Amino acid sequence: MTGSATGGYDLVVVANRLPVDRKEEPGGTTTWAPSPGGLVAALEPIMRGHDGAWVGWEGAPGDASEAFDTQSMHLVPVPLGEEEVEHYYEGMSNATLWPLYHDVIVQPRFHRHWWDSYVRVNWRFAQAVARQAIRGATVWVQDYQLQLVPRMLRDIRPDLRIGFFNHIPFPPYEIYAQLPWRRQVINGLLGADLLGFQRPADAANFQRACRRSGLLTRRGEVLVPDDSGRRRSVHAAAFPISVDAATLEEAARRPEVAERARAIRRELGDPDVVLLGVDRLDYTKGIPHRLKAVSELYDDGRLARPGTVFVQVATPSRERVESYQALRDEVEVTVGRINGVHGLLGKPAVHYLHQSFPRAELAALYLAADVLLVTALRDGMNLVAKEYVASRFDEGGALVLSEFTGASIELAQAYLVNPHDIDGLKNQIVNAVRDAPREKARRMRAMRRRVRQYDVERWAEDFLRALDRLDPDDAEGPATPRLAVAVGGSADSDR
Ligand code: ADQ
Repeated sequence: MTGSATGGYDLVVVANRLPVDRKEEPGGTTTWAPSPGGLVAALEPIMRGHDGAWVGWEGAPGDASEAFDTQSMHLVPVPLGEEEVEHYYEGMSNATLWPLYHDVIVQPRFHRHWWDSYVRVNWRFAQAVARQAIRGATVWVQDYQLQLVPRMLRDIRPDLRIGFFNHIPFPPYEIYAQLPWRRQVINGLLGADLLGFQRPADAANFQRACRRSGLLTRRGEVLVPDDSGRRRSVHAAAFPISVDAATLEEAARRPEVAERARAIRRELGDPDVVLLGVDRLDYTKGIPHRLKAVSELYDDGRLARPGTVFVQVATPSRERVESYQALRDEVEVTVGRINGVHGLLGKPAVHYLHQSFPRAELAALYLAADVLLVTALRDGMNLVAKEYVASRFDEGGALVLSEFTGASIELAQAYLVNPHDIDGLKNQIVNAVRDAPREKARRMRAMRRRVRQYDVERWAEDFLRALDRLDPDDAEGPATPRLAVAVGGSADSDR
């Protein structure tokens, strides 16, 4: 798609973060580096194929930089002040919505001044999008930080076609209901024409929350009364996100990556078995659970030492949020304890790297690992599992995968686990290590087929095509007064 002469774009992606981070170099110059994370990894290939605009925050508080063009897109920074970073981002997004939407693994915190900031910042994003979009443009809003943007945008730009994709789970109503602003969030989301979720269960949870707010739903649609008394139809469905499988495989096939994978094994002391974990350091990822399982397997002698090593790569994440600091402490104490018992001079039992790695190094790690451990307690999808599968062109390796990831629906041939069941998790790790290579290759082949067929390009195409196909005049006759009243703010009723 092409930016028009007036500077408008007909595809605008809006996400909390731009796909780049601003870095201030000594001497006062500004440089931009690609920013890590699931969302960027997923959307970058799509933007590369379009000439669209991406609206988002540049990752540091203060005034926004000027909009600028990269090879693949027009980037429009949205500013956040220090206090907004604290209240909208670290607070409402990361300490309220994130834990609430992930099964309250840690207790969500509800603060009215965080919510006020969330509303203000969502409005700023909506206005920035409205300035970029040409008449009739498609806008694709990303994720839980911007749930009010669809409604705000529809109010100021009813000509737009609006899609929203939720990268994280949508919780069961019994949990969602804790949110003091549950009605406002539903109302915000329902400004979209199409709402995409990772799993059918997320779409179903959302529809149930709509019913509990007094709205009618039918087969994947929510009927939303508008001011004229007609009902607009908002579609809600699952679009499981994926990875750029071809590019990942291509990277893994490079001779220098294979060489690096061999070097990694050498540096680890040529063990028989390499276990690997790759995550943002987040309490949803179940890192303590896998450390417990591995530690007990070392204790039991079911995983031999020093023949087995575990490499845990944990990207620093949300370091100013308290629960993340507590998790980091817990992980680091546990790693120290395991190494204290099972380490040898120069041969630790767990290699813990609190670092972000370049893509090529990750590819080499994936190739070097006999088993990848994904033990999330709740995860919208988990791209790391799909990246591992996409990289294993040799059909080697084995994937231990939590049932509580969106990925487990598609990757059913993985060694599936309930990470809370430590004995079950230990057994599956042992199976993944000991099963015959033929059995592992059979599983890997089936998973690779799926990841190659349904890659990130397919995901984006499916979503954008579904959005494109919707009839904007898809409204129905007058809504019943009861519905109109319910949306206007009556009490919840489960029907
Ligand atoms: P995340 O919670 O960030 O994403 P995930 O899907 O696993 O989780 O994506 C993480 C990304 O960061 C991967 O691309 C991975 O390669 C990269 N990464 C992890 N550790 C790294 C390291 N040390 N160095 C460099 N890169 C690293 C959210 C949701 C997920 C959902 C995605 C996409 O929580 O459930 O799958 O969005 O929708």
